[in-house]
Amino acid sequence: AAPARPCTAGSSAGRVPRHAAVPRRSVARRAVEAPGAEVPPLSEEVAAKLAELGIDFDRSGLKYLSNDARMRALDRKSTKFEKTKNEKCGSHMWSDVTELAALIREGKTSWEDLDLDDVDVRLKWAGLFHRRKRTPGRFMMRLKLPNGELTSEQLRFLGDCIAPYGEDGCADITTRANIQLRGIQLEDADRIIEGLRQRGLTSFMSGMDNVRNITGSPIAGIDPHELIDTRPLCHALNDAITSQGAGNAALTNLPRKINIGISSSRDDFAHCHINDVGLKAVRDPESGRVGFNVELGGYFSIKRNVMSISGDTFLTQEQVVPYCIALLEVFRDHGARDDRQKARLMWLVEAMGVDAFRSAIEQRMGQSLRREVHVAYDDVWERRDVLGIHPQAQEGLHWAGACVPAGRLLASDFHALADAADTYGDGSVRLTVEENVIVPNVPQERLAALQADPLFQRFPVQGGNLLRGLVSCTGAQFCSLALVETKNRALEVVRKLEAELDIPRLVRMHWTGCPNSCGQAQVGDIGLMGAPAKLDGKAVEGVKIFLGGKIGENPELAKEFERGIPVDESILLPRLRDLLISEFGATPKQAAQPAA
Ligand code: SRM
Ligand code: SF4
Repeated sequence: AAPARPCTAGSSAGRVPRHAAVPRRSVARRAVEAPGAEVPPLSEEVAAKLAELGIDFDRSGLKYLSNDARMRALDRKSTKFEKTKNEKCGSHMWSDVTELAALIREGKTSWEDLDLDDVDVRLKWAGLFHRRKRTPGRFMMRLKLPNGELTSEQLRFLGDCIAPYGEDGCADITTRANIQLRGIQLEDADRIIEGLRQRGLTSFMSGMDNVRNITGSPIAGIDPHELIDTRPLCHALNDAITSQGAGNAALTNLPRKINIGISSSRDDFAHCHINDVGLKAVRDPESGRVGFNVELGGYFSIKRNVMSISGDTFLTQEQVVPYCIALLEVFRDHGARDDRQKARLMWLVEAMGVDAFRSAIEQRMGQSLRREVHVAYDDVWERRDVLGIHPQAQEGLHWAGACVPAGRLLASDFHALADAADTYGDGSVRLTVEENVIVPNVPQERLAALQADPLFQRFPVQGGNLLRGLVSCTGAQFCSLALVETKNRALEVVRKLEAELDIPRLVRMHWTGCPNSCGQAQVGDIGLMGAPAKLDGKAVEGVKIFLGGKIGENPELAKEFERGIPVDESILLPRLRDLLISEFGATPKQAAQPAA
């Protein structure tokens, strides 16, 4: 079993300013291609604009855009990110990263000497996020794990990637059932990327204006209540979007990020309601086949938080990939490029209207689509908790859902998980959007040994009712946008509240370090969002508290309940204790010490 070693890298201190020195090293000037994708011929207007601005068309991210989108990206009013992409497409990093890493290894350059936009912005196209402010020279590497699936071989490789970085290396399970590796040095990145490729994984197209990890059901294929196994579709869609992980230049210059989730059952494990595109499995009453109703536009941001609306479209399983590709092309060519706060899909759907948006997709697909299918259920479906031991659809087999506290993994955890998957299951695991892990296909006779394994004492299968429901974003340890520390603080708060209270049911507490809401504060029973606060007239770290998020068949976003609460434990803990008692039926434990 892994030693309980915290990842101590990063802190809110030691901030390093952006270097201003020029010139900086930038490599490779080759054009990036997307074989088979159409390059709309340049209009005279665009050609003139390119000449005026001195932009190299082949090198830019403009190639696969419509002329209208090109003009908007080139407009004086376009955002600084559009300008960065016009100058050089982030897709260049799919090959540049190899060259840069080699140059650093040969001592010919260092990360400090690289072009600032390459190192801090464009490398995100290769999944490398420079943590300049918190851990300068170290990168977070975000993967793509469609449907959150991993094999034991992949797990061991991921552990081996971060092990050499000692205290600086760790990883997180993300709120998109994905993995982020930490502590990565640029000189190692090409070898890690190649290792990922050899194991059927990729980090490409996971950041900036790309499609995010595609979420599905963490119990796909083993769930007795599912309508469909989401895994083949998540993989097929990811392959189509990323060109089998090699990078797809035609779909890499979107106006903004876009989230796609595919749900298998009434539980909506993929959280369609907060995805830009949510595909919800339903059985078509006409054909008896399972297909998908489309939901559009759900997203969180600093300025706007909104649940998805009906896309009034029903897709057969065969239509899912062509529909999503056509939708991405419509988004690419029509989405806003002048204001990143109005560039998420919802704004485009609202501007066009649901019917015109569907028509634009139909036109690209060359076929008409059916309208949403209405299915009435005469019972109420409680969203299931996938943690714990559960019988599978397959006779004699079970899945074990284990709680990974705040989603944090160390190198040794990857190995321990891989060993557990091989010993008790079939050598695979699934990740959840709640940052936990599922070991599927465990025969009845191995359940007792699994539960006694030291790994599952640290990652409990029967965790406390607060710990099991804890979700936390990265927060101030690594994220420069954070207003507060989240993961470590959240764990400490949970430990103290569970020691003090009997909590009769699962309480989903979501921590997020700033209003971007990566930790989905609006999804939690209780949401905590980093925000300014005052104590004795002085500015201190604080949170807003949200209450009442509902997930599953009839989702609702949590509403802001209180703001300006200092995170100081003497204030926050009693506040949360009172909420747990008044809203969630908690009772003080006998002879408990006060939490603060
Ligand atoms: Fe996020 C930006 C972490 C899920 C909304 N998010 C960031 C950055 C990249 C900012 C940065 O460069 O530091 C964070 C990286 C910090 C780090 O070192 O880890 C970051 N986001 C995360 C993760 C890791 C949180 C977590 O602990 O799990 C999640 C990675 C998911 C993945 O595997 O791809 C993550 N981010 C989300 C979600 C939740 C979701 O997808 O369900 C949201 C809200 C939903 C949404 O997007 O609609 C989210 N992240 C944002 C936003 C606000 C987007 C907007 O439209 O304004 C930003 C800022 C931005 O894009 O400008 C952001
Ligand atoms: Fe960073 Fe804010 Fe996202 Fe947390 S919510 S990971 S603090 S951007």
